[in-house]
Amino acid sequence: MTGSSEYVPPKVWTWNKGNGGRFANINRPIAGPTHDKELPVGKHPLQLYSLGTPNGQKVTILLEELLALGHSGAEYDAWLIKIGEGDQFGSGFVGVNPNSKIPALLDRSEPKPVRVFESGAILTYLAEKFGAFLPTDRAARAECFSWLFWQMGSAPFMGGGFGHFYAYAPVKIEYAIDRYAMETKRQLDVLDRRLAESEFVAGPDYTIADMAIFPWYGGMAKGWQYNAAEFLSVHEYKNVLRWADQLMARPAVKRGRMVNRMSGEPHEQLRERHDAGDFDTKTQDKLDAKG
Ligand SMILES: N[C@@H](CCC(=O)N[C@@H](CS)C(=O)NCC(=O)O)C(=O)O
Repeated sequence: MTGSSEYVPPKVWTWNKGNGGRFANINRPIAGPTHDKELPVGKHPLQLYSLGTPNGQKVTILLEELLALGHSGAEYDAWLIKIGEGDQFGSGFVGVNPNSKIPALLDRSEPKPVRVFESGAILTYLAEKFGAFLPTDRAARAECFSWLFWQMGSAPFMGGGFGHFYAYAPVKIEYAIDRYAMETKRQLDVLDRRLAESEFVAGPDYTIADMAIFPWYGGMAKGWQYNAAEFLSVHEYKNVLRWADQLMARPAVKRGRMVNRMSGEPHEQLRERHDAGDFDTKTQDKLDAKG
């Protein structure tokens, strides 16, 4: 592989399978399944096929918040999709999400099972289904959707742009890191200014916009993402930190962050969730680890 300054694009791009990037083994320029594999189905109305990345955590945080509010219809089975091993290209998964990315949801409580993909669509679907965490007043709802869509449009510059070139690319390209560090800091400042004037992102109430934004931008401010806290001087974003701490103190957020996680301390990882009691074993693991 040559450095970016020496690269002259050919007339027609061709797929270089071994480009050396961290995700080279799963990235492909074509869609569709690579193999036949049915998805497992559990006993609950909602079947979630996911992984505990920021995009996956948004949905498990909402599900845990709905259950905490007493919505028993939000009971769910959370199945692990190992994207590093290509599970997202199995025929069953592609049937639920033709875009082959986690998270994907199947609601089996409707007369005909409903599939939902794209985390923003899943959050909206569940908030509407249970009438929670989404304002009904038109102006407040518009503000909530504005921030929700802001997250959906902005985070790829942080993750696919900054995170990729700072942490995962096989070569450090100053131009790319510079461009995306600047954009990531600009986005953190957008959020910081908003949270200086408002307790939650969309206003005085906690909504799905907070749940979507927290795993990405709260995670960046708390130093969980890409080991880049010092590089991006995240201590500057005091309002983002205040809000992130406020969300982290919520038991449902703590639980939601554990589901389908494959990284972090063992007691923070609940690989699959099929029952509310599954979290208790993790609490026990933590106590055992402390001795
Ligand atoms: N816009 C999508 C993004 C989902 C996404 O990028 N998921 C990643 C993990 S965080 C994934 O499944 N990657 C697997 C792949 O690209 O093959 C959403 O918000 O649901």
